[in-house]
Formats: sequence, C-alpha cells, structure tokens
Amino acid sequence: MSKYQQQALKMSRRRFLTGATALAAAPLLAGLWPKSALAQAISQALPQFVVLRQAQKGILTGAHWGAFEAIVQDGKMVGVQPVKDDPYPNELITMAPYQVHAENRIKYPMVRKSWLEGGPGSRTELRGRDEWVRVSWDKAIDLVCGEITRLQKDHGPQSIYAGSYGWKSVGMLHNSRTLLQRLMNLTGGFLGYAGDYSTGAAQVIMSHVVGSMEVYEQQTAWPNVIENSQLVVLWGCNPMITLKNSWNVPDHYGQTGFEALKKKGTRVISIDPVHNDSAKFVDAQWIAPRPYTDGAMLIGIAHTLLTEKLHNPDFLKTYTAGFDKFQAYLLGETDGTPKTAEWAADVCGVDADVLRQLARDMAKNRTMIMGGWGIQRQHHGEQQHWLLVTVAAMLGQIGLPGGGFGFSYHYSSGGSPTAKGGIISGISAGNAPKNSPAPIPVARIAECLTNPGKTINFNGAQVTYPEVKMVYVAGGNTFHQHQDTNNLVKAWQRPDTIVVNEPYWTATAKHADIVLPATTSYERNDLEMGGDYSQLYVFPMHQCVAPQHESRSDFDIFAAMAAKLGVQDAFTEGKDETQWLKGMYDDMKTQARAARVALPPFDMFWESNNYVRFPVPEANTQWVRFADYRENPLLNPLGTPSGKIEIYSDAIAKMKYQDCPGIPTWMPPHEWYRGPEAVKYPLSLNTAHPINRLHSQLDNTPLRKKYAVADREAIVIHPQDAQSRGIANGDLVRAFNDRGQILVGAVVSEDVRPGVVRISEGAWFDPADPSQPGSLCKNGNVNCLTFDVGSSSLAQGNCGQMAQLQIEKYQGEVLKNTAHDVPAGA
Ligand SMILES: Nc1nc2c(c(=O)[nH]1)N[C@H]1C(S)=C(S)[C@@H](COP(=O)(O)OP(=O)(O)OC[C@H]3O[C@@H](n4cnc5c(=O)[nH]c(N)nc54)[C@H](O)[C@@H]3O)O[C@H]1N2
Ligand SMILES: Nc1nc2c(c(=O)[nH]1)N[C@H]1C(S)=C(S)[C@@H](COP(=O)(O)OP(=O)(O)OC[C@H]3O[C@@H](n4cnc5c(=O)[nH]c(N)nc54)[C@H](O)[C@@H]3O)O[C@H]1N2
Ligand SMILES: [Mo]
Repeated sequence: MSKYQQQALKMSRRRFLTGATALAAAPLLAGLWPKSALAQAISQALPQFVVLRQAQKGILTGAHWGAFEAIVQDGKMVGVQPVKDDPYPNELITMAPYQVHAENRIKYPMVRKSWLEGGPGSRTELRGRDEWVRVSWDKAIDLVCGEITRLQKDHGPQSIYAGSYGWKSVGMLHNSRTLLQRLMNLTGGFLGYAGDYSTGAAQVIMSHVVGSMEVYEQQTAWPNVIENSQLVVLWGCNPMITLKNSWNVPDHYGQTGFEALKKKGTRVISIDPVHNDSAKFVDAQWIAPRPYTDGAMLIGIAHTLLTEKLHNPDFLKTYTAGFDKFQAYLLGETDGTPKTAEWAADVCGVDADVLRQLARDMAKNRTMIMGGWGIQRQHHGEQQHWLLVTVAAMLGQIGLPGGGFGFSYHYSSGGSPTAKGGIISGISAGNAPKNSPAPIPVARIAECLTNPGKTINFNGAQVTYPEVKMVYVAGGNTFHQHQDTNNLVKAWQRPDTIVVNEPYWTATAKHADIVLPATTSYERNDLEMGGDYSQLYVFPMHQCVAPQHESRSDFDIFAAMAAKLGVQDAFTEGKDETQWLKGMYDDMKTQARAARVALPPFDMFWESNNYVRFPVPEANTQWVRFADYRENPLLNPLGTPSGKIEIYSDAIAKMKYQDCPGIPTWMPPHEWYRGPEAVKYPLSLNTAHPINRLHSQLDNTPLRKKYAVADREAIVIHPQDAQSRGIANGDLVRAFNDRGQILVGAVVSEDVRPGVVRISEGAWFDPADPSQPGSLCKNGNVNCLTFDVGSSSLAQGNCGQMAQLQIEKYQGEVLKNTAHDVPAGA
C-alpha cells in the first residue's frame, strides 16, 4: 500500500487531521476552542479575522445554504446555528444533521450483480432494478481502474464521459467533479462538456451580444441600485428564493437589497406566469404572461418604445450595432407583420394597454431590468436575454447608476459589492492531454449516448458524438438534472459501465453499476469563499463528524485510484488534506497582503474556529456595470466583433441557423399553448427551482414536510383548472404527457395564471415499475414530462422550463413513495 493510501486510511480511521494541526483535532471534534481567548486578542489586532461570538460553541463549517456552526454531541451532529453576521440565515442549514445521518446514506461500495458476474455491458437493461452486491474498497477500486485502463487502451479518452455536471457540495479541495477530471486527465483524458444547465442559452448568446457570458458577471452594486433605481422590473426572476443558495457559501446580501427596495418603496414589477415569493415580498405589480411567450412580449414593448419615440437614438447609435435591422423587423418591413403591442398581446396574453404602459414606465423612470434564467431554459431560449438587452439598449440607461439590465441579481448575490483581499483557488483538474476529445454541449448527454457518430451544430462549430462506453458521475444527479427522464433511462442502458460517487441512494446511484460511498462535506476539512461576487469571506470548513459508515472523501477515492493507476504523486502532489488546505490558505494570504490586508498564519486561523471577512472599499459600493463602456466606448470596447452591443450579430447571421437568426426574433417554441400538442395537453408547465431544496439535494430530509403534499412533490393549479377537473387541495394528481407521468399533490391557488401549472424541479425519480420506461413516477420528478431538445443550433441549452401536459385526479391504487428508500440488499 502506498504512503498516501496509508495516510488516507489513517485519516479516515482516526477521523482527524494529521500533520501540523493534529493538536487541533481533538477539540475540533469536541466542539471546544481553547485558543479562543488568544484568537480574540489577535482579532482585535487584525480586524479581518472575525471571532465567533455565540453563546453555544459549535464547529464552524459551510454549505451552499450558508455558513454555520454545527453542534456535535457524542460524534453525532445534533444541531446548527448560523454565523452571526449572516444577514439572512437560511433554514436549509438546519438540515445538516439530517444530511449526515440520513437513512439512505450509501454505506459501502456496491456493485450491480449482473455487472459483477458478467463484466462490463452485462444486462444493462437491469440498471435501476438489479440486485446489489457489497464489495470491499480494494475490490471496488480495482474494478473501476480496470475499466479505465481497458477503455483508454481499446477505445481512447472519448469513450469515457467524465464531465460529471452537478452542484456537489462547497469546498475548494473536496471538489468531486474537479478531482474526477484531475484523475482522468492524468490517465489519458476524457470526454467533457461545454456550458451548463443553469444558463445554457443565455451564456452563449450573451457572448455574441455583449462580449461576455454576462450571467456570471458582477452587477451594479446594490447601494447604487437602492439609491438610483426608480423602477425595478423582475423579469422571470424570483430572487428571494433563488438567493437562498449559492455556488460558494452565500453572503445573503442580495436579500438585504430587496428589503431596502421595499423599505424605500421603490416600484417593482414582476413579470412571471407565477405570483412568486419575491413579487409578494416587495409588493410588486404582477404581470402574468403566457409561459414561453416573453420574446413576443418584449418585441411588442420594443415596438411601442420605437413608435412612441420613447427610445434613445443617441445611445443606440453610439453604443450598439445593427438596430436598423431590428427596427425593420419591428415595423414589419421584412415579413409584413408590424410587431405592435396588439400583435404581442395576442401571443403573450397580456393586454396591449399593459404592454404600452410598461414601455412608457420603463422609459420615464430610471429602470433596472433584473432578468432571471428560467426564461432561457426554453426552446429558443437565446432570444429572451438578447431581447432584454435590446430593450434596455433602446431605453439608453445601460451604464448609468441604477439603470440598464442585470442578469445575476437573483443568483449568488450579484450586486453584493466586491471586497478587497484574497481568493482561495481550489485544486485544479490539471491539463487535458493533447488527444482529448472536444466537449459536448452539457444538456445533449442522452442524445450523445444514444447516437454515436451523429453530428450537431453548436455555436458555429460542429460536434460529433463519440461512442461513450463509460459514464462517471461524482457530485451530480443526472436523473434529476436532465430532461425527459424516461428517454434518459433508455440512453443510460447504452454504456458498458456507469460509476457514481454519492453520499445517498439517489436515482442516479440506483441506476449505476458501481456505487462508491462519498462523505458529506461535514465529514472532512476544507476551505471555501463566502460570497460568489463579493468574495467577502474565507470560511474554514471544519470536519464535524467522522466519515459515516465506510464512506470516503472523493479526494481519497480518486487518490486510491491514482495510486492503482500509477499516477499517485501527480494526483496528490505528495500532500495530505492539511497540506493542501495550508497551501491554498497561504496563497490567499499572500494576495491579501498585497491588498494590504493582514491575516494570521494558517495554523492559528484553523485552530481558532474563526473566519475572515475582508474590507469592502467604499468605491465598490457604487460600482456600475458598463459604466466604463459608457464613459469611453473606444477605450473600453466590449468583447464583441464590433466592440458594441450587438442587436444584429453578423457572426450569428453567418451561421445561417433557422432557429437563431442574426437579430432577436420571435419564433414559436417546440411546445406551447398554441401548438398542435396543446389539444391533448392544454396546460403549460413551469418547473422553477425549489424553495426548500437545492435541486434534488435535501429532498431526503424532514424539510420535505413543509412542501410535500400527500407525500409527493406539489403541483400548483389555478382554481379554474382544478375545478374543471374535480381536483381539490391536497388531492393526489396524475400529471402526464406522451413522455411520462408523475404523481403530485394538488395546491389549488390563484398564484398561477390559468392554464399554467407549477411543479418544482428536484423530486427524486421513483418509477412505479422500473422495468417499464414511462411508468408512473411516485414522487413527482418533473423531468419525466419535459422534452430533451436543444434550445437552438446556437447554444444547445436545455429546455427544462417548458412542456405541455394534462392533469387528472389520481384514482388508482395507493402507491408507496420509495424515492428515498435504499435498494434491496444495500
Ligand atoms: N426541468 C428542469 N430541470 C432542471 C432545471 C430546471 O429548472 N428545470 N434546472 C437545471 C439546473 S439550473 C441545474 S444547475 C441542474 C442541477 O442538477 P444537479 O447539480 O445534478 O443537482 P443536485 O441535486 O445539486 O445534485 C448534486 C448531487 O451531488 C451529490 N453530492 C453532494 N456533495 C457531494 C460530494 O461531496 N461528493 C459526491 N460524490 N457527491 C456529492 C448530491 O447528493 C446530489 O445527488 O438541474 C437542472 N435541471
Ligand atoms: N432555493 C433555491 N435556490 C437556488 C436553486 C435551488 O435549487 N433552490 N438553484 C440555483 C441554481 S443552480 C440556479 S441556475 C438558479 C436558478 O435561477 P432561475 O433560473 O432564475 O430560477 P427559476 O426558479 O428556474 O426561474 C425563476 C422564475 O422564472 C419564472 N419563469 C419560468 N418560466 C417563465 C416564462 O416563460 N416567463 C416568465 N416571465 N417567467 C418564467 C419562474 O416562474 C420563476 O419564478 O437558482 C439558484 N438558487
Ligand atoms: Mo443551475
């Protein structure tokens, strides 16, 4: 056994740090911090080193839902408390003890029986219903490494899909996806992905229109918005919910921004088929378009701005390219149809007068348009954000205080002013070997598995799907994230081997061949930034409890594979967990020193249970996005071919895509209320992100009691649609279309527009009969109903936010929800 393996084993067995901070380990587990008096003294000298001042002392750690202290008794996590300066503590943190001690933890390495007996590719139709066999870690590592070696030798790196999209847990070292790719890069390469599920369409179109992805850029700072915006338009945007969680540990600053808007009485309009929680929170005017018709609605508003001369021709001339072509389209010069407010009203179901008034109000006031992302997780989803930018450009307020548009106010607290200090950079995936294949668009995975050799368009290039023989998932939940689950079930039978590292028996784990039990982030030590955009905090993530059952961290799992495959030194760089964390901290500390922020040495930081809060320079609180461009467009051009905002993109026009022309255009989507499918399936689906989960994460916790109806995912139905079908509050409902059927619990409410039903994404897939693709999902996984088509040839983003469907009161036999059960034999 290698030195590292020994060390890794020792670490997991002894359940605490080795090396420099060994002394800290015992009090760490006991939840006592003997050095806190010293830390307090140091904190006074170093103001950025924040001492926790709480009545009960816990172990400081963090999650996508916030930083908190874990209360641990007798080796069990029994409670949590938020850190004091979290302005909006998130209830989701209270679920940490249930995450650790969940009944459906994967306890041991497990292998699907037919695979174990017959080898790769055996009885793949049994995935999801075969028996499971417990194996030792050594055996499991041997099996996986054997497959990697075989496939690299016989089929090359394109046969191993290790993109492994997903939200994993926070932590810059124990980043399961990066660690997987680090191993794969060291052993011959792998097939990866491009884009993401969050902003698949928007990030590609925005790079053509404003020269950056835009969706992940810092926004005009909140204090500036609060001071200057007179009108805020939430377009398909529900920040009070989506700000609860972020990619790093959230700073929850965004919610304070909306609170300030509310207090000031700033006018807010919410455009959403659902009367969402944010609209209610700020008392917004609610305008409810038909789902998936925002493109037409925006075009109608643009027409009003133009014909009522409410637009800003000077801004358009100086800062944008190609408005003349869009103007011709608006006026109907190209197709004979003027895109009047009446034309738009007919499509989107909002009165023409309301559209005209909206245009006038936006022109009259300093207006900030905050665009969410649900509107681009749609067929032709590229158009929505392109049109939001176009309308904002016509208003001419881009780059002015409190004006323009922002596409990240609802995500990870965009607009939380940027602090000055250092950044923790995580472990890297390393360099891809020269023969690594080109990535596939992330949301085309099922099509890729089913159609090796097929070529598709993608942002001006072509991608040919390789033949994938192995899928490795670490830190994602494919059976939740991907559209048309029943199609995925079939596609998932194609590869020879599927390996999943997971803490829980998710549907993805249940559909694998080899399942490796991963620790939760509370069972290992790590570091993470707080505030994705603000970079305000550095949080230690102290191990709270021992690894449960036989679980191992992804780092240890991949390090063991690296040892087996002969690349151990390159993988670990000879460092253990503590040494990695110290290295990351020291790099960050060096940056901080350059920014004149003094920090204590790592050991003291780590032992003290404190965290770092960086100072925010005054100027950053008034930062305005695109101000530099507005100030001097020649010196600060955008990253587009013209250097300007491209209302017409020559680059896109030259691609000659039917489904994404050179100007933003209304094109009816693949399914909608006017399509032929609407005869059979008259209701339009809305699949927003869940209030009390992060996607599928935490579906297996008691928080479920807050939202589950009749023990299923909820469906919000308008009273008219419910009554006409004899459905009452609390009833079990079957929601279905040609792709699938799910069992959901009725919430009858006027919070949805008639003709619209809402089912949040993230309920674990639980087919009543796993041998029959299309059988009833007993827990209500909404992706059984969505379709698996790319947004367009340009971005190939997913269309998770749309589908036509029908519902009926469920009359069948009572079915037990088994989504969170462990499979037989596990
Ligand atoms: N219909 C529809 N579908 C959607 C969406 C939608 O709006 N509508 N939204 C899409 C979007 S934006 C996204 S981002 C995706 C999200 O899709 P995912 O990112 O796949 O969703 P999560 O539920 O966060 O899955 C993360 C998984 O990682 C596991 N995990 C956590 N920590 C660790 C760890 O340390 N190690 C390992 N090995 N595993 C770990 C968790 O248990 C969980 O199963 O879903 C997409 N799907
Ligand atoms: N609590 C919580 N927070 C999260 C997440 C989570 O799972 N739970 N996930 C995180 C992730 S990965 C992401 S990508 C972001 C997602 O952020 P978003 O994509 O912005 O969130 P969604 O809830 O999908 O959609 C936002 C709003 O768009 C509306 N909408 C949907 N379709 C239409 C339409 O056709 N027209 C209009 N006008 N509005 C429409 C929905 O009703 C919803 O209120 O959230 C992040 N934050
Ligand atoms: Mo996302």
